[in-house]
Amino acid sequence: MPSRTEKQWQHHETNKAMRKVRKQIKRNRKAKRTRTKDWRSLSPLGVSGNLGDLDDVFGYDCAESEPVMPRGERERRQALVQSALASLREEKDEAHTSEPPRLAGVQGTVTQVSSGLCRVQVDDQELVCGIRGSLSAEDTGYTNVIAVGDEVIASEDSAGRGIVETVLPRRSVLARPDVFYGHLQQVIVANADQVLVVASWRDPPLWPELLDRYLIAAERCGLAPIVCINKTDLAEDISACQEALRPYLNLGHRTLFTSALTGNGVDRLREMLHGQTTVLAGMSGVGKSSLLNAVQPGLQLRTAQVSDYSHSGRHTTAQVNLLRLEIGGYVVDTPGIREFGVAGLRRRDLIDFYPELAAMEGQCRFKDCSHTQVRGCAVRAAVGQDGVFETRYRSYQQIYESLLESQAQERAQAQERAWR
Ligand SMILES: Nc1nc2c(ncn2[C@@H]2O[C@H](COP(=O)(O)OP(=O)(O)O)[C@@H](O)[C@H]2O)c(=O)[nH]1
Ligand SMILES: [Mg+2]
Ligand SMILES: [Zn+2]
Repeated sequence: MPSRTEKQWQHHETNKAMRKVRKQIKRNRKAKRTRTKDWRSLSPLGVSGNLGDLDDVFGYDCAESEPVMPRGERERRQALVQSALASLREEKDEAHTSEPPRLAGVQGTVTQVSSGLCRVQVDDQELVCGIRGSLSAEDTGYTNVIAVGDEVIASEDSAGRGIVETVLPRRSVLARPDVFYGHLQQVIVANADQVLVVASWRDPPLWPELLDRYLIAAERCGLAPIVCINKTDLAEDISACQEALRPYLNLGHRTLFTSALTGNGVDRLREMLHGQTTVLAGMSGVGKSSLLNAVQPGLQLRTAQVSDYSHSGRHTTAQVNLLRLEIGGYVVDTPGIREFGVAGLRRRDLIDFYPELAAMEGQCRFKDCSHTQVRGCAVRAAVGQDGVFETRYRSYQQIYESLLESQAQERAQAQERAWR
């Protein structure tokens, strides 16, 4: 009885043959119409595609509807299929005697995903892999089968074509509500350990509300945060920076001061990244790329897209890359973590992310106190006292105002956005 991987490999070979057949049929066709990418492939569902997506990437059309065929065309196609299948049978016999798969069932880490293809890091090697069509995300509540950071079992044939066989269980998930399927989540990064929240002291100035949004996002995904203030070379007085981070130190978060320009704090940052999978968060311009470059020169340069295979070069902005550190570990620079940081969070649950404020709420006069009004609010009265910082209270208020009363409201709004 053939082993499981062997069976899967045969399945792969059959797909290969079918592509060959389509290609031959295609060759005899008239001018190729311009391919416009189907909009659905932009949705996260595109990622859960099967081997059909490989055809798409390599520019072969899948079988199209055939309303009227020229005389003899059907016979011609049938003959092509027959001869291709015959030659596959021969190839397979040869393959069995001389060419076993080059790699079978190796474990690796997904570093890039793009419309049905992904890059898998296996030790010092990198495989470009298709994704086994039988893999399905539906049962898991996620819209994408595979995400960067996923640990997978992959195989590669002697011609260098890889396939992801299995996605191993995830240790953590950085996810956001799916744009099209609000009840499902889209995995952005799998198996991350921590979030490095980067802010700059100046240019752009420190923005406590945004910092707190990132911290909330990290906590909701169960990832340990590190709060980093960069561009400290622009501070007249470093003690002012330290003062700004005191609320976070008090809460027990790891904090860090850096300057990508002078190299201050970069050694400490490198230590913190070592051996971990770190998600980078922070608004544009705070110096994330500069810091990565200080940690490891050239780290961000190799950002060729897997989708470059199709020479389309599109949706590069949506691309999330796992960057491999020489010292061990990975870094992910992902846009958009800010938006989904508080998505679906209810107003009354916001206080849970402000433990120093939550400690006071039992003393508010009204049981349903929102802590944004003065009347009878013990939280507000405590602001400025030991351990209750003005900046934190203000960010609580701002985020509170931006949240909706209920999850139902949030869902309705998301749906509206999707249809617009
Ligand atoms: N003075 C100073 N400028 C910095 C520092 N880090 C980055 N920059 C500058 O800030 C700008 C934005 O940096 P970049 O790394 O592209 O930020 P990103 O958008 O977060 O990746 C660039 O002009 C950098 O040269 C720093 O530590 N000190
Ligand atoms: Mg950058
Ligand atoms: Zn209150």
